[in-house]
Amino acid sequence: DLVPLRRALLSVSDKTGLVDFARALCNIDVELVSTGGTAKSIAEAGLAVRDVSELTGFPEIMDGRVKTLHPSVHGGLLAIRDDAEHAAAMTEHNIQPIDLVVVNLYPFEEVMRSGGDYASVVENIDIGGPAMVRASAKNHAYVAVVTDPADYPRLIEAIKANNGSLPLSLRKELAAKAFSRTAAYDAAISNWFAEALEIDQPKWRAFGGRLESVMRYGENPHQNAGFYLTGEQRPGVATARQLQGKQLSYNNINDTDAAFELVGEFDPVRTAAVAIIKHANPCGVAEGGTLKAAYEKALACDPVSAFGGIVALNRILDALAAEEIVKIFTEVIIAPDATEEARAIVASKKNLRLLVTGGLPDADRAGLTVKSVAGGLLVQSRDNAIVDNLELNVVTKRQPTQREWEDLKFAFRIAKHVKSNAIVYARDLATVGIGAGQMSRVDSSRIAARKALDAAEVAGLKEPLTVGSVVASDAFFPFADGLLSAIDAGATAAIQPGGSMRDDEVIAAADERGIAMVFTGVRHFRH
Ligand code: 93A
Repeated sequence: DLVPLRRALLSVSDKTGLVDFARALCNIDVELVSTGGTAKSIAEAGLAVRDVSELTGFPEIMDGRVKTLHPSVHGGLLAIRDDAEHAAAMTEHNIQPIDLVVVNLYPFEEVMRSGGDYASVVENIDIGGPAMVRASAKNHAYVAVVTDPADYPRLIEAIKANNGSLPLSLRKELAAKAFSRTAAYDAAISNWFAEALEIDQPKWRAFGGRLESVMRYGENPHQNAGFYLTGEQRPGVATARQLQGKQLSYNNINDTDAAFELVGEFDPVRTAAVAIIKHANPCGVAEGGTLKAAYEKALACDPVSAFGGIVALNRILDALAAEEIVKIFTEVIIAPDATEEARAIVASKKNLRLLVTGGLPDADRAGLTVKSVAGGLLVQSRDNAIVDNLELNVVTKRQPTQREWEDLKFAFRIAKHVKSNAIVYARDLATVGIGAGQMSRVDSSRIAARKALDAAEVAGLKEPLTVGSVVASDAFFPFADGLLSAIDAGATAAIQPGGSMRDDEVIAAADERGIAMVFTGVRHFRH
C-alpha cells in the first residue's frame, strides 16, 4: 500500500511552512507543480517548480478563477493507477499522475470574519481548491492530500521513514481530515449566506463547523471534547475575546452561553442586568440601578449556588461591579466589554476568565438551534419570543399593580432561560426563587419557594422574599396546585402562557385567593 511520490501539486493561500516543505520534497526528488502565487514563492526560494499551466497546456484565466479546473489536473488526481482503461486514458490524453496534493483554501472565513465587503467575501469562495482536495481525498488509495500546514513536518518524517512513500493508513487519515475541512468550509459559506439573507429554514442550512479548540475533557473527565465554530458572527461565547484566565472547559462554554443569551434579553440602554448561572440555569438574575447593585441583588437570590458560577453582564463591566464579583469564587465573567480599571481588578484573580464580546446577542433575532440525538440532529428556529412583543391578557378579576407588571415581565423573561419545568419568583426586578428542570411543575414551584426560604435564612430575614413576589411559569399550570403552592409562598401575581384544559379552575383559584394573573399565549419550554 505504499505509493512512491513522484509528483506533487502545491496550491496554497496560507504560505506558512511552504518553502521548507517544498525544499524537503525537492530533496527527495519529488517534482513540484504549482499555481501562480505558490509557484512564485517556491521559485523565489531557488527551487525547481513547474507551472500548472505547463501541465494543462492552458493558461490561468479569469483572474485565477480557472487555474486548476482542468482534466489534466483532475485526471491526474482521480485516475485509478492499476486500471487498464484509466491508464489508457492517461496515455491518450497525456495526463501525468499526481501523487501528493498540498492545498489550503482561499481564506473565506477570515475575510468574512474581518468584515470584508460582499464582493470580496464571494471572491474568496474557493472552487478549484476544494475540487482538488476532494478529488485527491476520494482517490486516497493512490494520492495523499495535505490541507493543514501543521502536518508538513510529520509528513516529511513519514516520507523519509517509508523510503519516499506514504502508507495507506496515513493517506486515509489525511483524506478524512481533508473532507472535514471542505465540509466545514462549505458550512461556513452556507451559514454566511443564511446570515446575509436572514434564512432560518433548517433545510437551507448546512451544519458543521471549524474546530476552534480541543478541551481537556467534555462534560466529564472521561469524555473528549472540542469546540467547533460555525462562522456566524454574532456577539457570544464563540466569538468572544478572552482577556485572561485558564482555557474554558466544555461546561464553562455551555454555561457562559446560557448566561450571555440571558442578559441579551435586557436592553443595556434601558437597564443594567446581571445573571449568575450554574449548570446552564440561572441561580440569580436582577436588573436596575448600577451593575454592582444588580449583581448584589442577583447574588442574594441563591448565594450558596452562585459559588463557582458564571456571571454575565449586559453593560461594560466597571470597577465597582468587578470588585464585588471577585469577592466570591467565580469561573467566568462575560460582558460586552470591560473598563481598564475593571480589567485590573479581575487580573487579581489569575484563573478567573474574563470574556468580552463587543456587543450583546439580539434576543429578537431569528436563527437556529441544534441539538444532537442518537444518529441525528434536531434543528429548530431559536426561541426569539420576547415578552415585550407579546399580547398580555389579564384573566383575573384583579389587575396587576404597576410594580407587579414590571416584575411579571421580568420573571417571564427569565423563565424562558430556565430549564423546564421552570418556575421563577421575582420581586423588585430580581429573582428571589428559581425552580428548574423538574419533571413536575408543582415540584419546581415548591423548590423555588424552598430556595427563597434558604436565602432568607442566609440573609437573616424574618420572612422569605417570595412574600409579596410575583411568579412566572414557562408553560401553563395544568392544575391549580402549582399556582396554589406559589400563592402559599406569598406570590401576589402570576404570569403564564395559559391554554390548559383546566384554565378555568386555575383562574378560579387565582380569583379566590385575590391574586392577579396574566396569560402570555406563548410558551417557553427549554430542555
Ligand atoms: O479560483 S479558484 O476557485 N479556481 C481554481 O482553479 C483554483 N486552483 C487553485 N481557486 C483555485 N485554487 C486556489 O488558489 C487554491 O485552493 C489556493 O488557495 C490558491 C492558491 O493560489 P496561488 O498559488 O496563486 O497563490
